[in-house]
Amino acid sequence: MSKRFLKQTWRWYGPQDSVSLSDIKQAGATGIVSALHHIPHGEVWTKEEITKRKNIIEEEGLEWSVVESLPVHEDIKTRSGNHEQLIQNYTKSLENLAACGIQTVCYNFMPVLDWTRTQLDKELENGAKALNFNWIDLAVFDLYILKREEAFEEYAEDIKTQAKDRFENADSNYLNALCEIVLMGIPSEGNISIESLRKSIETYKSIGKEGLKKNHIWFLQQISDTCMAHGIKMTIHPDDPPYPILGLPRIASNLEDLIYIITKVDEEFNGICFCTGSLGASQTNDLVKILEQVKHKVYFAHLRNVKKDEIGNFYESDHLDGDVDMYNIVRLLVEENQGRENSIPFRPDHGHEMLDDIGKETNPGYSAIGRLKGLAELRGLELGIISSNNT
Ligand code: DNO
Repeated sequence: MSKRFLKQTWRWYGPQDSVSLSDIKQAGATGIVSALHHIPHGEVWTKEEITKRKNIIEEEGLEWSVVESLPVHEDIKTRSGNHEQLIQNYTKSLENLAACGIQTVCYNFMPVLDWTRTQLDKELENGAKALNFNWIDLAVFDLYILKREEAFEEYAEDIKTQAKDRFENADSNYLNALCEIVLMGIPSEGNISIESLRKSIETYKSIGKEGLKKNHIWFLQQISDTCMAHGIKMTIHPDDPPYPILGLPRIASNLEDLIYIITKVDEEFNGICFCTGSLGASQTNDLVKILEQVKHKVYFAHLRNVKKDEIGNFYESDHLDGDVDMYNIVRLLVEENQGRENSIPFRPDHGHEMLDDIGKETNPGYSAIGRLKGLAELRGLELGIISSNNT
């Protein structure tokens, strides 16, 4: 019977996070996933700042296992402006992280917006609250708030009709909340404005999917030597949701994209953060099939589940109850983990707002109890798989 467990980690937003390191210890995680959110995108993470965070984590008896994210500046994604200097800064941050013993780094290459939802408090049957993505709400934002010209040609007729109806009957609370949620970035990093979103959409229109793919490969090539010299593993986070929204291109949404990325820069450092909730929101992704083909490049995993409907709306369901075949995903990860030098870190990604967390100020998706439940379920699943020798 194999006995090698995945590394159980937990995202911590730093000293400002309302979930404390001691809460995390009680939840049972041993590794921390964190980032220096107070440093503006593009600036160098100095050894002093990294060490400060690392010490806080270690004083609690925990380990800083993964950086999520070392953000890729928009000028790098668009390969414009100050991109040469920004690449140098990025590599310097990587060197500093490695010098402090942190070698697994998560990043994304999504234009402008990180993950996108249209509602943060969808009430479930049992009273807990979940993050939700609804195409009609997105169309309301796109057509009537952002007022993107091409949008009218992109949505299906019935979505447009329903969006019009929803908009005409909407009150300002709904519209303000929708606007804020779509424009939301990482909590401590602030929202972007409608104006800058419009500008970015224009910029990415001329870059397109092919251009963004090229810029990503260029980015990987630029950081390759540093990563190889310092044993750094880069893990790209899939697009969330995994299809184009608001006219922005997507390059990490499905098996084809991921295979392209790992084969085009075929170096050990170039890996994947296997996020089941992001990839799982697509109608066409078969996650087990994807994982079978890319598992050797998975250096980090986000485990969560989604329930989708036929038009592509989805909400975040319980970790073991949704459209993602979590049993087979964990089985494959456990199998892959047996041959690894270092255990693959995973974190229970997002959790419901539930029990005492309802009404508490927490980062959307990152309340304590929902994630604690997710982690407990996932650990149980892993133990069951390992104990029954199913790998
Ligand atoms: C959402 C997260 C993302 C992720 C970044 C990685 O909860 O999965 O914010 O951390 O996209 O760069």
